[in-house]
Amino acid sequence: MSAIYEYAKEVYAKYGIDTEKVMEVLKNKAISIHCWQGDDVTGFENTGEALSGGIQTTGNYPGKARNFEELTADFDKAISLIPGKKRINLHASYGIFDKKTARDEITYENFIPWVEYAKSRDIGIDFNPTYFSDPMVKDGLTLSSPDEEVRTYWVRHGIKCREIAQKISEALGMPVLNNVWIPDGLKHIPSDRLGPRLRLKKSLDEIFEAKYDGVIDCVESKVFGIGVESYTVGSNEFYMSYAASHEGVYNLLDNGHYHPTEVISDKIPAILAFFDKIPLHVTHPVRWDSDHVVILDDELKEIAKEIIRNDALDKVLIGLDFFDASINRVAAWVIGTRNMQKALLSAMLEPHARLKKLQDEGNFTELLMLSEEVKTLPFGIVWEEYCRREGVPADESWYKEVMAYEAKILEERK
Ligand code: RNT
Ligand code: ZN
Repeated sequence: MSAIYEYAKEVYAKYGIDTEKVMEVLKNKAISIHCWQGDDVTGFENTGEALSGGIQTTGNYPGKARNFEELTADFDKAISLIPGKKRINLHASYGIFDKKTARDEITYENFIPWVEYAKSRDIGIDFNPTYFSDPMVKDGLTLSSPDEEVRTYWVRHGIKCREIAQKISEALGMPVLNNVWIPDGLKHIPSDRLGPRLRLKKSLDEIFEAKYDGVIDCVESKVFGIGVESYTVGSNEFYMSYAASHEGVYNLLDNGHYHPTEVISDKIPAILAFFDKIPLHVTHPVRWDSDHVVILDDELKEIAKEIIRNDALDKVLIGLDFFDASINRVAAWVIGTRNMQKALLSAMLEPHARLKKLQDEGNFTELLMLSEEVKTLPFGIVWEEYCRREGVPADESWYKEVMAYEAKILEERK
């Protein structure tokens, strides 16, 4: 133990915070890392379909992963530089297919290599049906389509994905989060805002009809997408109401999916009053749902504080969602995930009980004083100690490793 850590430990002890306990809790909180940062949301289907659904990757940084071997090699590199527990978040489009397979025909077999991968790395898996980049997305619609052939195709996909998630859960012996996000919406001003939502509701009822053990179901809302600016079928109110009225279906909050001044940090405690789980997609939205790499900004810290101060570490399922194609993709994973963990650590190092008491006592002078004083406590020293104990670089030296990997592996991918 370094002298400097001993000092930090004492500083926090004065505030009643046990840094040893904090590190123990932090390392057991899994962060679900999205596989799609590694290849700009391309997937392994090789259909030549462009990324669609109002989401976009911008940039052309060399070396993106082109298949299972490359993506897992890159992911391995990233997780070797990230402390604590990890999960991998998969999309249905990342199955391993030996022939052209329609989305309503995928099976668990297509994901066995991922299960073996996850087992050997001792990480969990989360899952997402893929409702975009597919010829059966008609006029930008899937589960809300007025075309029954289209709608039922996507219902079948949704059911397949829940079956797959259950089998993954069985194989790993742990729950799998299965998240439904659809791109459905309109560029043009709608003449019917209710019809598509009633069809989406019907589709969800069909998808969620059976119970799948080990699967945690959730739905993800959005405010708008690129080219889908005037109307989003799966809006916040729609999915909040759906989740609230359907036992076992949760509402996932993606912090890039709200109006620019709206924050999810305040939504977390609101939802905690009603639900025992809140899945998250943490991103860094810049003006729109731009899916930049997560940075350690005030809102990220506020999100982490709401999780910690409400004792909701076991209730909030933290997943990341960004896809930046303009920088080294392995570095993007490392930076974004470490930032999420730094935010949690910093939140764990605050004297929440005392701060809450001050609010209840109406002592807002002391509350302001204390919240500002704790901002400069030596949190970075505890982070360094934590990384060292976890066997990952504590400082920027991880970057050299990624650059060496880039020179040796990524640059060879021509
Ligand atoms: C899109 C949603 C969704 C996707 C991933 C790829 O706006 O955020 O979660 O980013 O499923
Ligand atoms: Zn998302």
